[in-house]
Amino acid sequence: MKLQNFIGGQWGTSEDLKFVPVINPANGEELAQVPMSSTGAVEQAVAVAKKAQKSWALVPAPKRADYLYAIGLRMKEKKEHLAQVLTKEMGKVIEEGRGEVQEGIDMAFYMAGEGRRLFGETTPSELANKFAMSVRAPIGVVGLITPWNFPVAIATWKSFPAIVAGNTFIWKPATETPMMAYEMAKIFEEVGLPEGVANVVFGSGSEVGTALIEHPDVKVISFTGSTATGSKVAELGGRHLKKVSLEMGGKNAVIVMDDADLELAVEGILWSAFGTAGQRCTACSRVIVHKDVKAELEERLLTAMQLLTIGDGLDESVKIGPVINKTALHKINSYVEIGRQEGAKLLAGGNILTGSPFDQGFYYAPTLFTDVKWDARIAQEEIFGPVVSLIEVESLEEAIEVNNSVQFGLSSSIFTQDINRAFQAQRDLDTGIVYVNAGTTGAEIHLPFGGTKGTGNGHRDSGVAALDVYTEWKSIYIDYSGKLQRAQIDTE
Ligand code: UN1
Repeated sequence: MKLQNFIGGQWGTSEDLKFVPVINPANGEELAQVPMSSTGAVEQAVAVAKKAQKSWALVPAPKRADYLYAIGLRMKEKKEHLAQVLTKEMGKVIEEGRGEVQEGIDMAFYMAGEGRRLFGETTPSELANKFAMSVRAPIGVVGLITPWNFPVAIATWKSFPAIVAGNTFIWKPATETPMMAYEMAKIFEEVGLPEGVANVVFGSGSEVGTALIEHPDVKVISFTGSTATGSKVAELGGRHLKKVSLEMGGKNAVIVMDDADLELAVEGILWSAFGTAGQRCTACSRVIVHKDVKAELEERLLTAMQLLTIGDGLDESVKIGPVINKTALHKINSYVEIGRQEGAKLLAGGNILTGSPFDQGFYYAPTLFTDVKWDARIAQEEIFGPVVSLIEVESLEEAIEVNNSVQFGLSSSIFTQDINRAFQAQRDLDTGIVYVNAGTTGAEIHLPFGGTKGTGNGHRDSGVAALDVYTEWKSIYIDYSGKLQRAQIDTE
């Protein structure tokens, strides 16, 4: 199957383009071919999105929201199909595939509700007989650049607030996982979303992504991906005076205090470190453990890790799927090599899985290092794979300091039964998301998602905060005094 761009409600791609295969990372099977569009497709998409935006902005927000309800319902009807496609193209286990689709459904209904809120503010004027208010105004055409690890949920965090607020969008999905974008475009068509409101252009970041960022009629760029690419997006966007929202890397830690419920902590670490084969921005890749419980935690983790079944995520009994591709496999492996050279002690894993049933896919053994120094490379850099480093500390203060020592600030977690420690930690952990007695993953869509420091640039996906990315505040003064009144001027 050759995928087609979806522009202005039409499917099409010029045949002379290069197509690249979409590979199932579980078994190397070719699932489809994705076009590498040229800048011409971006030109075309921006032109139709710009035209559509004028009338879309005039549709009352509660009516725009009706389309989101329809999209959410359609996603719900197709949930199993979507989850299967997602697992095939991305590799995450089917339970997580279903979860991710559910995240998109939740986002549709949540943002549809925003259609009847989109609250503005009224404010007293300093002058008599004058009314003052601020409303959220749409911005125009927005460009969405999304990653392969959450091929549908992240796109919904961006596109749904964008359209409920009266913008139109062009979505460039990751080339590794274009099929979910194709499925979503079909849903946009099925629910009769007006032509040009939602557009999908497949292609590379260097060609399609750059063209979107540079285009003068694209007013907002929302990007999720690596910190290296994100900083280039920010640089180019800045040069073109774009509003750029960035969601980038993480180096998230679980802190285990000496009073923690260790059974719970092990479960929390296991799922946030090895779920999605560690390929979440929110994945736990450091465990900061109090010295008094370190030995017991290590033992319990090792026992629990032995029960993790690895394989094709479509098999319901499998808990850990493959990583996305060969490049990822080798990057993870080279970090493990760095860890060894840095003197960390390898307790489990540390190798690419070979032999049947792994040889056609890209599988890495869940890996646990201990005695890792807080400033080692494996404890500071994002690995994006199933590799965890245990770091020993002696106090809560030290744990917080180690947590905050990295350049990223997405998610953090603490296991403790002491309410005072929990509250101190939620205040002092320098991350956009903090969990108490839960792992580092599992953010809910109605709360802002994003991070501090090198993770982002102050914007947030999902939650009501996402509306700040896709709206401009407009302040409106209505003078009904019948005379020209001037603010700040004393006319008495
Ligand atoms: C990501 O890691 O890129 O909080 C997104 C979570 C999911 C979203 C993760 N709801 O783990």
